Amino acid sequence: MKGYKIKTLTQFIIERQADFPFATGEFSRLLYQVGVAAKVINKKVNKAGLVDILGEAGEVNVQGEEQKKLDVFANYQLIQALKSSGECCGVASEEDQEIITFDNDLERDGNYIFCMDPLDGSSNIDVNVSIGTIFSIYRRISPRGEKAVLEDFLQEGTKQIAAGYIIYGSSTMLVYTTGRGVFGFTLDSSIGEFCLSHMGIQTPENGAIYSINEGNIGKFPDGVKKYIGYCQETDKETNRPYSGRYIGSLVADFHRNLLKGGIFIYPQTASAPNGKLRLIYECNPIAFLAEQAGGKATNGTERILEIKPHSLHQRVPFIVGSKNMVDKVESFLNNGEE
Ligand code: AHM
Ligand code: MG
Repeated sequence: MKGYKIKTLTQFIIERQADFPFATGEFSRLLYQVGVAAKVINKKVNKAGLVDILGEAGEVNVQGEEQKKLDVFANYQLIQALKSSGECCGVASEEDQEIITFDNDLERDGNYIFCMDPLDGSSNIDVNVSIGTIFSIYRRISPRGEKAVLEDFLQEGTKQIAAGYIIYGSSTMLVYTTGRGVFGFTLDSSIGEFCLSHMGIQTPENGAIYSINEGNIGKFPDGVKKYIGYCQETDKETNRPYSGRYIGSLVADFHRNLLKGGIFIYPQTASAPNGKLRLIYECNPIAFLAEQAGGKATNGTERILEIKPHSLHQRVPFIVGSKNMVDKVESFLNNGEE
């Protein structure tokens, strides 16, 4: 009899463990904990309109932005889940000024560090727009058994051993890579499990969507202004004009473009010469996923994953998406293409 065959995130992680030589299961346990925290956060996000958790938490985060209560909740849930995994020796979060190190014997022995934006796009919570959690995992460089140090967190994105996001949208999805393709899991709330729904995601080389906060156009570099003009021109052969789509929630904008083909740009501006998005928490994990799906990510001149971070909360201009579209922006920026 033909049955309905589902594969849960946990089953998939265990199955994939065999892909890694000498895998001990430590990393699988860590990913599993991320999935558990995601379910807890999802529950709270879905209830945001019902209970008194909307609005400001009254604190200002290290970026000088007011924290919403859900940011605080998501941050706390993930940190607790990572701590209890016993595999993680420290966390860097967009919501915390300094790294958080876990200090008991078991935790200090953890082989991994975790970087995250626990709830990205949180200004969208009050208006019921999709938000997301972004994460990446590195192997520590400091010796096991000791406290994690800042250098563990300042590694190039090429050193990531896993990255992903959870999108809390019309359905909740967890999308991740360990450097062997990109896999998407959709939360089936009736059984409380993330189930494999998107196997080996590949993004189209050409897309027809551009995503950028066009309100800032006056402050963009000339190359970006010209590229926007290019997107708006009519040319049947290249599917132009492209559609402009901008949610203002990185995970949601990226997720749509990943599946449909498109480009997301958050450039530098005259007032913010490094753009807005953070290298460690937002750009590196998204860049890793993009490349694994056949796309590309750059700051305009350098591959995002090769930038050596000099500080935890460093920002970079960010251009990510379908490969040929990213190439085109680069040629507008660097060769002054007309
Ligand atoms: P946040 O980390 O404070 O939520 O800000 C990041 C968000 C991204 O999700 C989104 O791409 C960007 O900010 C939108 O910024 P803007 O409103 O300037 O277009
Ligand atoms: Mg963010």
